[in-house]
Amino acid sequence: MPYVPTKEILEDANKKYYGVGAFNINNLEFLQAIVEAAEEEKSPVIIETSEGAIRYAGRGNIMRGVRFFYEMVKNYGDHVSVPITLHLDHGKKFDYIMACIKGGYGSVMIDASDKPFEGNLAETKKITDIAHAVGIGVEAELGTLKGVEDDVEAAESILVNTDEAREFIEKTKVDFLAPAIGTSHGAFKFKGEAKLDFDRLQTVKKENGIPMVLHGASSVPQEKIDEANKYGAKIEGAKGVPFKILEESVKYGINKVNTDTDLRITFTASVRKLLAETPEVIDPRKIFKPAIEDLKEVIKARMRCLNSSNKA
Ligand code: TD3
Ligand code: ZN
Repeated sequence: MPYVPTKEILEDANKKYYGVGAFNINNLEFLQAIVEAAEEEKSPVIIETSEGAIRYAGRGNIMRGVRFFYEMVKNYGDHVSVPITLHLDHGKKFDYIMACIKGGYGSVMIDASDKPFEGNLAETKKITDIAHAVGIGVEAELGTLKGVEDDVEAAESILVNTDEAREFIEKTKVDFLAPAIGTSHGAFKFKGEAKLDFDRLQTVKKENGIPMVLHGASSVPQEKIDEANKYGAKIEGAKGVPFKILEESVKYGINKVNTDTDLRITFTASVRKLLAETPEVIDPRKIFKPAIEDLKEVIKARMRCLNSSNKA
């Protein structure tokens, strides 16, 4: 199965009621882990990069960063047996979004959720008009997530308004919607018990029917936090979205499940452990090899939880 448009992957997930993991990458090793995990699970998969990742890979040159990721993912995609695509996560700037559309990405997100409703709608429509003209799917966000994204920090979360969602989808013709239902980015999502607003999710899904996206969906596995801390990290009070809640979200209409923090924690724990236990190692390949294996295990567990295993 070659590199495919994101719409193809998410429309199948929508039809068959499963969720597809969308995993963020900044480098080669995370991509290797994600693709091998997808192959072993026979699962479709979405690779995504933030604007920050594009800046990082291109050393500040947007088109160079876009090309770097596209060539890597496309090349991989043409040699694997599962559907794979590349998506721009939290696109905020017009030049990044255009660069991704031009550069072969399978879909883009326009995140104007920091603007008031009318502004978000206008901004999103501008992007869907352009992207649809060249056959590219678009994701947008309604409501706001608390926490830090690449550059922007929102202090409070505002949950999605279901009437606004209907108007927004109708007028923008957006392909995938990320409704804010109580998650946030990063390792500290909940003070008390993890809880999401499934009533809102169900209403938006029922009224509109398009694939839904869950941002801030990392589960923040405690054993990985413990391992990172054991080898010198300082991560206290971290809490993510438990698997049980992810399973429920999929049941209520989520089809794309964004995951970054879990991979960051896993990678960090693994590298810290290796460096602490074998201080003589200086070959980066030896440092990253066990990290790739650890990432694969975490990714595969999520694929099974989202029920995307054996769907490829
Ligand atoms: O869009 N993303 C990935 C980037 C967020 C910054 O880590 C998500 O929604 C995933 O969020 P997380 O932090 O739960 O992995
Ligand atoms: Zn996000």
